[in-house]
Amino acid sequence: MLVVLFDPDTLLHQTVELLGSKLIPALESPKRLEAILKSLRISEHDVCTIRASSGDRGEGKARLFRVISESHHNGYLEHLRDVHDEWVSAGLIEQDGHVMPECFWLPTSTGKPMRPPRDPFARAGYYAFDMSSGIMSESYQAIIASANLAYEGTDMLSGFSVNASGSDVDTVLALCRPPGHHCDGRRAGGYCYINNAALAASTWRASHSDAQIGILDIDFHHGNGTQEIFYADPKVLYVSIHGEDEFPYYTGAEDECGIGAGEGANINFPLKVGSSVEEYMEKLEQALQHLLDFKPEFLIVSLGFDTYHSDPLGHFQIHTEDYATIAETIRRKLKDVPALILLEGGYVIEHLGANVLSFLKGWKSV
Ligand code: OKP
Ligand code: ZN
Repeated sequence: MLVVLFDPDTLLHQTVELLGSKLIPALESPKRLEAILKSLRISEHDVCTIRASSGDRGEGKARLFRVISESHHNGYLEHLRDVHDEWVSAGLIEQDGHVMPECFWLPTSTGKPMRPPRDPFARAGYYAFDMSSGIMSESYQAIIASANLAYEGTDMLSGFSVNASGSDVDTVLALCRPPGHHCDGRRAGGYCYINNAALAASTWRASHSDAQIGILDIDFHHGNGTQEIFYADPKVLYVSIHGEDEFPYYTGAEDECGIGAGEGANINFPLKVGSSVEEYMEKLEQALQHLLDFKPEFLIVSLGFDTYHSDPLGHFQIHTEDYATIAETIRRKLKDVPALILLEGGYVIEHLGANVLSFLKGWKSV
């Protein structure tokens, strides 16, 4: 059975980004989720609402933060929580303003360790790597709600493999926003603040120590954050298909294979901008074969719909019906592996709902 998870608090985060020299509403907007929800409702798809903010879950919340802190630095998490208030108190912005970095940290030859500046204004650039990750008053609440969906979704799936009679949920689609795959645990960027895939992997491991976990990242953009977090980890295989030389520009090459014990457990498939669905499927088959050979007991899919042909941030030739084929291909290959599907990007709001439905149709056809 496939379950779709949603938290209305994820809609609270609504930020701005630069286009040329103008600030515009960010393409990663609440409208994306509203469009998906509308399509799911019209097709009478069940959507399960989970609220991270609902009272009476002190213990669950403590566990969530424990798991998040396995892959995210404490100072960074405190910054996400506090920086907006700090900027307001310092008179830098009004309550409805956005925290945006001015100066990013850079590698130097001084030999001094890079430290977070105490000044909250300066600190914004220490904990971010681009300007697509502003923070407004309710961002933190949405970020936690998004992360909580990955956490709860993994928990639902844990029951599945421990004891087949315990649960018949074998797939969870978590409607996460903000997305996660660009966050490396100490920096926000590319609309991402907490790496939802990393936190799902930690959650799985809490009940299945030593598990082999597969991550398939099919957002148009390379998941530099997920790659970074698991780069030295032999137990987590990260496989990504993404636009070559596209955002985030500095990662995603074929020769990034992992390091130390993790060597071989990182596989990148950069694909030329403008690639057809045939070229895409060829890479997908290869990616899936690697995952199958790895024998994961848990699969995380970082799913972006910015591979869609008319996406403003993606440039592959993929159409609505292709998502059914993609989903079916994944599911067929890794049929018995419980799967957590995390929403990442996808910015053509008018087609997002149909694309999600197409993906689900393909997935469920197997
Ligand atoms: C995030 B995800 C537009 C700049 C956009 C950021 C792209 C983030 C993609 N002013 N740059 O992987 O879909
Ligand atoms: Zn993307």
